[in-house]
Parts: sequence; structure tokens; C-alpha cells
Amino acid sequence: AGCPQWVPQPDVLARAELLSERFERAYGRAPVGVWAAPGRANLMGEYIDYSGGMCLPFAHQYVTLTAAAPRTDGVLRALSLQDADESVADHRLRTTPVADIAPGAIGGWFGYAAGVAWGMQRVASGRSDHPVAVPELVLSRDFGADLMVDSTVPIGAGLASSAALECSVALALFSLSTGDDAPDDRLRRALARACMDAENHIVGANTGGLDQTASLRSHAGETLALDCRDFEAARLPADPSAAGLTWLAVDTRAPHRLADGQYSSRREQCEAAAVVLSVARLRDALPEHPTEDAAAAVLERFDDLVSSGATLRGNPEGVRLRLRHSLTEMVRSVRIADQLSSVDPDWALVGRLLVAGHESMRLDCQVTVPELDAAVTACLDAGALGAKVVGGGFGGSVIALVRADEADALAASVCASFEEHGFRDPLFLTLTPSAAGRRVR
Ligand code: GAF
Repeated sequence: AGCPQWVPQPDVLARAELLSERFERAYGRAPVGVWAAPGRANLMGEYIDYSGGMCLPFAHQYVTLTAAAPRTDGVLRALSLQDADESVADHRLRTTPVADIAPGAIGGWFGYAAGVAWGMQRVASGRSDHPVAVPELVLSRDFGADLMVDSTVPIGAGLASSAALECSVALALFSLSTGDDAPDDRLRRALARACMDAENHIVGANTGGLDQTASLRSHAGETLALDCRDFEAARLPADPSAAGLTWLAVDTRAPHRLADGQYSSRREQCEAAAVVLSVARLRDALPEHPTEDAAAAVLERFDDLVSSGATLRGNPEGVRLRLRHSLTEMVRSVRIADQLSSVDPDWALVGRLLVAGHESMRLDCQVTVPELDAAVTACLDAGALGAKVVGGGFGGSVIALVRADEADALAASVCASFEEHGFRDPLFLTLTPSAAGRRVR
């Protein structure tokens, strides 16, 4: 199809209608509704959610849809329009009693969906890390559901397709169980925790909650300033389109390499640094308003402690680099948030901070791959104000701040650069800060 190729804007209502038809064909009855939840971009605050740092996500317009109908036999069944695994018998229908969902019990994409039911029970009963039990999330003993999911979020592209799946299932199950189609922020926060629990315990990915929060608690046209100490989310209204700018995502289509073990090793290294500094999590080593000077002082204190013999879990150089990334990233987040809360943001400064964020992801967090670095360089060479890897890295996407009327030319330059490097053709998306998950049919 040639390069640049743009991922089409999702027609959510048309997809919902099609999904309803497919649901009815598969299950022999109509769904009672269709719920949709988006993926996210993140302007800054990578690999610091689990350390209590500030993240700056917005939900984008690409969603995963879940059509659902209730059952009364305690069984959860699910089909995915993206499920290509023909080896599974019974026409790819995944099924489990809700009561049997447990860590290690369910693999593949169905673990994300079924895990949500497990997470909801956990949050309902107060066994989760959520500050209080939220009884509204409880599923009755005979609760079950038939589900069918369809994703418009590019899968594995660093744009939070997993969270979109979890969160759309969460909204569907919650609505089937309670009849509530408009959960307030308190309930959305509890549902985000249920999705985190699904991912941490059922899927087994030790992620930090950024993605699920963005998917369930974002607002159209805004960015969230998400304080991951307590998951308070402030709203930042600054809109780059008012300045003729837009968010461009480059999906490098680089295969995820070693992503799982690499992600949790980053988290463990941050925890090891926190132990040396005698804080519960790295955010607590910085003052209320993190500054560059404060970050430098913490790093110096860490070096002093290590050279005077503090015991350190893991490779000292690796731990130090992850610490430096975390501290400087926490400062960059606050600096961008300061800009996005002003009436007239300095977008050039935001762009420079994005580039600094990418460099820290490359050199200190060490989660980029050549395709990501080449995409950032190509975007900057073609006039982007800034660009950085988004999300967990090891493949996936770059997000760039670009002049809207230059996006096409810029994409063409990225294509040329990828061809020179011998990389696969990337895909392009313009990302619009969009509403959180909701019922769509
Ligand atoms: C992934 C994780 F799921 C998030 O929790 C976050 O840590 C992100 O990587 C990096 O910022 O998306």
C-alpha cells in the first residue's frame, strides 16, 4: 500500500453495530449493549507510575469494544474478532466459571477479560491495594456473561491495547451487574484498580496503572495530570490544536523483544534504589514540587550511600541508571504539567522536554530499540517540535508534536528514513485527546 500509510479513524458506532450482529450470530441472541474503552498516549512519566510519579496521559480515539449479555449460571464466555488462534476448539469460544478465575488459570487474551471479573471481586471485598473496599463492584454468585470484543487499537503498538480491552470489559460487566452505565469518578477509579489487578495477577504483568486510569478517567480535549501516589487525576485543558499543532503517532511495528522480563526488571531496579534511599517508593525521595536540583541531590545521596557500603539488590550500574531516569522523568512531568496548565503553553519547551524524555528512555531506562530512536530522529529532522517513545518501549510507537499542516510531509520523511535503515514500513496515526470509556450502544 506504500508509505506513509495512515491508520483510519475508527467509526465506533459502525463497529458497534457490526459487533452486535456478529454477537447475535455467534450466541443466538442480541447483546444488551456495547461498551468501548480507549487506549492512551502518555506525554511524560514513563516507567514511574509504579514509583508514585506523575504521568501525563490522554485517552486517544482508538477504542476496544465489548458487546455483552448476562448469564445466570456463573459462567463467563468470550469471543474476539481479533482472535486468530484457530487451534482452540469450539470455534475459539473461551469459557470459564467466574469462580475458577485465578492467577495462572487463564492464558492469552482471555486472561485480560476474565481477569477483570476476578479483579472486581477483589476490589469489592477490599483485598486489593485500593484504599477502600468498593462493594458496588461485587458480582453475585450466579453472575455470568457472554462477551464479544473487537479492537480498533493497534495491538502491541505501545498505545495500550491491553488496557482498552480490560476497561471495556470492566464497563460491560459493571453495567450488566449493576445497571449503572454512567459510573462516577470514584467507581471508575475502583474499576481501573480491578483492571490493574487483572493485569498484575491474572495476566502476570507487573504494570503500574497508568494505562487503565487513562482509559477510564480521561476527558475529551484534555490531558490528565495523574499523581500515582494516590491516583488523584487533575485535568489539564491545554489543547495543541489551538496552536495549529497535533499529536502524531508513529507505530514502528518493531517486534516486541523480551518485553515482559525487561519491564519487571526495570520495576525491581527502581524498588532496589528505593530501599537504598530508605523510601517506600522513589517519588518519596523528592520534595512535593520536584526540581532538577532536588533530583541531582537525591542521586548524589544514593552514590554516597552505595560507596559507603549500602547493600543493593541487583547490578549497581543498572539500578543507578533506572534511578536517574525515574528522578529526571518526575521533574520533566511536572515541568510539562506546568506548561499544560497555563493559558498559553510554551509548546517549543514542551517539545524539548519530550526529546529529553526520549533520551532518558534510551540511555537511562534503556527500553528503546533502533526503530524507535530512528523514528524520533526522523521526526525532529523533519521539523517536529518534539518526539518520544510512548509507553513501555521495546518496539511500539513514538509520539511527536507536529504542525498539523506538516504531518503528511513529516510522515513521508519518516518513511524515507525507515527505508534507508531497512526497517519495516511504519504506520501513522493522528491522536486526539478523547473521552474515557463509555457505553456506545
Ligand atoms: C506500560 C505499563 F503498563 C504502564 O503501567 C507504564 O509503566 C508504562 O508501560 C510506562 O510508562 O504501558
